Formats: sequence, structure tokens, C-alpha cells
Amino acid sequence: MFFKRFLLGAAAAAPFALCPVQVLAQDEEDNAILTDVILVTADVADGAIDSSEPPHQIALPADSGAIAARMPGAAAIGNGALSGQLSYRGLFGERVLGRVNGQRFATGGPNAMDPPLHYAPSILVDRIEVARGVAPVSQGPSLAGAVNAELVEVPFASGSSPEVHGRIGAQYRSVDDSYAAGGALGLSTSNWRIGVIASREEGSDYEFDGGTVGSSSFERTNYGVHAGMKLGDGEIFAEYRRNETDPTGNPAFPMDIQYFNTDFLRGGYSGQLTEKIGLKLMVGHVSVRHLMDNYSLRDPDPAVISTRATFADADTTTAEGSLRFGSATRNVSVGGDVELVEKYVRITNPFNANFFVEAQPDLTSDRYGAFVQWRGGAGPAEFELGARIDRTEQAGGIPELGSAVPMGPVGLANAFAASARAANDTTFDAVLRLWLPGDEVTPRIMLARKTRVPSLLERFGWLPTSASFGLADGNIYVGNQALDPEVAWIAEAGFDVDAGPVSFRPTVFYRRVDDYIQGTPFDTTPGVINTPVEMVANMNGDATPLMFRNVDAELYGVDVDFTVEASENLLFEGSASFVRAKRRDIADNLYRVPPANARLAAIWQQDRWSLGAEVTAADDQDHVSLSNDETSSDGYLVVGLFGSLAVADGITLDAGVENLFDAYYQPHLSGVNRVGASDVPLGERLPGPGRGVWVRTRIAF
Ligand SMILES: [Cu+2]
Repeated sequence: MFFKRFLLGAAAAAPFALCPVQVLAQDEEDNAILTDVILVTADVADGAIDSSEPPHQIALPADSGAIAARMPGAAAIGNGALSGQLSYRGLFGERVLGRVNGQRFATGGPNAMDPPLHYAPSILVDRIEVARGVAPVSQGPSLAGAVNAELVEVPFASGSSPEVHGRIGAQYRSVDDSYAAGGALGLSTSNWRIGVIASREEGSDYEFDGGTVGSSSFERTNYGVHAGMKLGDGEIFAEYRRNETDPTGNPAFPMDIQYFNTDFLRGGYSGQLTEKIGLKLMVGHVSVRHLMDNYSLRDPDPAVISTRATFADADTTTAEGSLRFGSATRNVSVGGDVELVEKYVRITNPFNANFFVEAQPDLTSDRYGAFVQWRGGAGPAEFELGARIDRTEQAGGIPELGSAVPMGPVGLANAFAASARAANDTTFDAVLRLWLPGDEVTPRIMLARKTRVPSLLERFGWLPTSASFGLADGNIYVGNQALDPEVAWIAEAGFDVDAGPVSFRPTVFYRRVDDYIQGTPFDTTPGVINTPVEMVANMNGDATPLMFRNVDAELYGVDVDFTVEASENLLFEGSASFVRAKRRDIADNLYRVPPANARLAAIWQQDRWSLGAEVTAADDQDHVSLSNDETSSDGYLVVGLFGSLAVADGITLDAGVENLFDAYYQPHLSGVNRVGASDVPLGERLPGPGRGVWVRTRIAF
């Protein structure tokens, strides 16, 4: 389709082929229906993958979630330069599954300072895959959507002689005086491959029309090694990768990142055992070590007694395997997966060794799952039908507290120690997709039941704190061991038009979430401090704490993306999204739901260069959550300019101007400022970046 022409024209046929070794042929063939793929630093699209390529149009944000947020139905939750979450059709947090190189893992920060895509620096991302609607059951549990970032890798050699491969990118962006550099380099033959990846990013506090946003700087290093060897009709692969995030601001949180030292290890096999039997195996381990505090990066310093440094660890061990019987488009897959998670959080005061609190004392969550998925056809219709079952067993340890901790928290810790500290759930998911492949129009429907087991924090957060996986609403939350899993009933319908110069893909959806987990007033007398939880919360600055409880919600909306090839040289491309999200049990809206928004780009292209402009617009958002004290926001319109030049074979130069008119705008999903020393007032929604220029080069060989 047209995207690919634009892509190839602009990139001048750079030779670095995609290497989808972890993707079986089936996934490629069905990809256009099941998955949206955004190429990020990839230069040549796989023929079978329907892909779009926004990064010619924007400065690569350090946060690759912000790239995924350009897809229809998606939006970016802003909690810091490296802490962005993907909102999909009105839901975010742990309701949207995030993976890197197909690997599931638990993030470390109790406030999601490291959401999954924290570990996918844009400069290292080959492509981002966003499941259209919901993910197939074969990808494991995920309530409301799934995103996977594939990092650059060295491919097998195309010929019989050894080859050196490299893909390197570098960018400068003026609005935060940031640079990013990184890539992959390695050696391969047609039978084996070995490569290293590395990246370094650094940026200062970003500017807007009105000054500088305090505590918004960032710093991150990644490096790793990967290897693969052909075995039969498949590949054995292994990878080690390390992420070192250095001091990075989180203006929407009470603390900033001091470090994330995170190791990723994975290995496995993917291939065909016989012509009709495919096998996928993967084992992995991820270990997160994290420190955050409320004084190193931000000013003014807190009082000595309220100075905090919090350590958080998360370890995840995964194993998954599946067999596929049949051909690429007519088959049955069966598989099983195990995900073992351990979490630990310890709050300290660096000025007082006797003040420490184990807010998450050795929490564990062990999940065992199995699925069956049938890919078939019935007359003119194609379908995918899958079901899965998961057993999750969660438990919490006994918190230790220092001698300087006041009686209030000590009492809550004792009460938690005396409680059950354990919960088990069995959940069932099912997904049916049906589509009628046509020459120009492909109608499609999807029906799903999806579940989400409460997080360890939602269940075992015994200490009232602001930790809430990044809600950043200023409320103090406490966990609830009686929570039930969320159950979403999902229906969507749409069609894909691919008619010569025009493509057009609208979808309408409805999502009914039973037992939706939401913070609700702790007791029936909110504001009257008559319980130990309210006393401790009040000491921490919130006299009206919320407790995670099961409520009921519904979401509906419509989104679309399109391209129009107006002439040989002129392309229009864009997307638009609308979602409405409400509680069903009371008259309130869901929290942090994007307003109606749209994006439209016009691109003029020649063989070796292209120039364009992009407009991003959002409506006011007045449907805000009273439960989360959310404020409404105004609409805005932001314009950017961009250009791309194929300098030589494999060398591309991109440049642009962001926010051309230096508009002051506050994206609704941006957090609220909590940093005193900032040109943004306390409590004000954080503005988007002001005017700036950026330049980027990519080299592939
Ligand atoms: Cu943190």
C-alpha cells in the first residue's frame, strides 16, 4: 500500500532488512488484521506487514510510548521524560500489556516510573507492534490492549559469505537540548548471527512558552548482546541487555528517578519441526533495581523529617512454549506459560537510619496459563478463535519497620501481618475475530472477554501512599485484599479500505468492564479522620485516602486512520480518535481519558527527499473524574514541519521544527506539576514542549 512507497522513496532503498525471527509466518500473514506496526528505525518494511512510519514527521521522543501513542485509539500518559504510558481506547496502566522483544516482565517502580516501554529507547526501537483492539490469547493475559517494541538486531546474512551489519542513529533536539545515539552492530553468516546494541540519551529540562519545566531532565544508557543460530527450519536465539537509567525527572510524581539498573535475559527457539508443526519456546528473566527520592533532582529540598529515598526491586521469571499444528493460515495452536514475579519496596529517610518501612514486603505473584487458538476459515470468512485459562497465586510477606517509624504505620503493619496476605484467582479469556477479506474492503468484527487480576499493589498496599502505578492524581491509596479480577466484555466492528490511492480504517468499539478497579473513598465518612488508615494518610498529606475497590465501568468510541494519495507527489495521512469512558455504578467519568483528537499530515515527496507539515489537534476535555479530583482541560492545535533526505545509499537525514508557532498547550493526559522550583505553578497541568528544531541521521549497512 501507499505507506510503503513513501517509505521506500524516502529511505532510498536502504538495505537493512527486517529480521522477524521470533515471528512465525502465520503472524506475518495475518498482521494487517491483527496488529498495527509502526516502523521506528527500520528502513525496509517486510512485504507482509502493513506498516506506517511516523518518525520522519517528529523528533524521536526518548519515550517510545509516545510513538505508539500516534496510532488510532492510542494516547500518551505523561509522567516524565522516560515514564510515559500508553493509553489505548481510554484505558492505561497495567490494563495495557507492554513488552520488549516479546518478553513479559513486571516493572519496578510502584508508581510505574519504568513502565514497560521505559526499556525501549526510541533510538534502539526497530518497530512497535500494537494489537488492534485486543491481543490474541496466545500473547497472555491483557485486558485492554497490547504493545510490543522490537529492538534493532543483526540479521542473518542474505548470501553465503559473512556480512557485517550495522544500523546506527543519532539525534539532536533543541527544546530539551537532548541527544540520543545508538544502534546495533554485528556479524553474521546465513547460519549464525551475533550483534551488540548500545545507546546513550541525555536531555535537560524542556522549554515551553513561559519558561522551563523543572525536574524534567533525563539520562539513560542501554547495552546488550544478542545471537542466533539456525537449527532445522528455525532459530535458537539468546539475548542479554542492561538498562541503566540515571537521575531523571518525574514532575508529576512526589519523587524522581535516581536509578533503574535492569537486566534482561532471554533465550529460546522458534521454527518448524516439520512442515505442519511449528514450535516456539522462550525463557526469560528480568531483574529491576530502582532508587527514587524527593530531594536529589528537584528543588526546594523537603524538610529533613520528610526526606525520602525509596528502593524498589522487581524480579520476573518467565517460560512459555507453544505448538502450532497446520499451515500458516489454517492451524490450531496450543501453549502454556508461566510468569513468576517478586516485588519489594522499602521507604527510607537518608537522614535517619532508624526510619524505614517495607511498603511492599516480599510480594509474590505466580501465574500459570494455557491457551488454545484456532485460525481457520468458513466460506468467505476468515477467523481466529482463542481461549485461555490462568491461575494466579499472590502472597505478601511481613513488613519490617524501623524504630523511628511512628505508631500509626506500625499499627497498620501489624494488622497487615495478621491478615491473610494471600489471594488466588482463576481467570478465563476468549477472543473471536472474524473478517471477510476483500479486494478493496475488508469488514471485520471482534468479540472478546478479557480479564485482569488485581496487581500486588492494589491488593497488598497496606501503607497508604501515593503509589498507584502512575495515576499521579495526588491521592493517597491503600490496597484491598478482597478485590476480584476485572472482567471486560469487548465488541468492535470496522472495515479496512485499501482502494488504490485511498486507505481508510474506521473502528467502533464498546467495552464493558465489570469489577473495574478504582480508588473510592476509604470509608462512609470521608474527611472525618476516624480510622488508622485515615490518620496515617492525613500525616502524609491527604485526609481523604482512597481504597482500591471493584466498581463498574463502560467505554465506547470510534477511531480511524487514513491515507490519501492526492497526486504522484502529494500524500495526506492522519488519524482521529474519540472515546467516552464512564462509571456504571455512579455518575462519574473514568480518569485520564483523552479528549477527541486528530492528527493530519501533508507530505510532498520526490525520489530522494520529502517535505511536510503535521497538525495535531485536541478538543476540550470536560468529562473528568470526580473520584480522582481530575480537572478539565482546554483544546489545542500544534503544528510541526519536517523533511527527509536520502543522502546516499543507507544514509538518511531527517530534520524538523516542532511546535512551529510556540503554542502553549497542556495535553489532557499530562500529569500535574509537583515540583516547586519550576516555571510551571504547583498543581498546574504540565505543558507540552515549546518551539524547537531537531535533526536526525540514520545509517544502515
Ligand atoms: Cu520510582
